[in-house]
Amino acid sequence: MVEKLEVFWTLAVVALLAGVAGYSTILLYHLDALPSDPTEYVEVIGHQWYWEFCYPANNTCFNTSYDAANGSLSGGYFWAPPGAVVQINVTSADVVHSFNIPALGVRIDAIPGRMNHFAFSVPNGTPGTLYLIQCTEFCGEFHGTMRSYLKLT
Ligand SMILES: [Cu+2]
Repeated sequence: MVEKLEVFWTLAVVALLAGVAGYSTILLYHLDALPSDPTEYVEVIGHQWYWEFCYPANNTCFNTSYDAANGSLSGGYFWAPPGAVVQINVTSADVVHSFNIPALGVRIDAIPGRMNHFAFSVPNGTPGTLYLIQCTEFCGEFHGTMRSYLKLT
């Protein structure tokens, strides 16, 4: 009787772990999936110490610099319409950076010589709403000022 119980519990645990492993593998695969038709397609390039954004559909690239002394941004915002599905391709021109929009759960490394892909949904907020962008990989002297904003348009 005791042996049968042992076999049952062992098989129950094996079945449970196999289920968790299978589900996690499928979920991980889908997390990396990119949308087939994103609303915006943006290339993000990290530099010491600013972000460059390129919109291939608009044939435009611009740098955004953050002035920590007065908290102002120059060069333009990373923009997207409310509710958009945005695909970003992220790389770096010099050292390793990390592109992070904390409020939207976006975080992806910017690595020289490598293109990382990520897609996220922009909230249905009021046009003009700003979301902080901050480099989250220590990248040198002015890492702390490597900021920008995502602006709803
Ligand atoms: Cu950085």
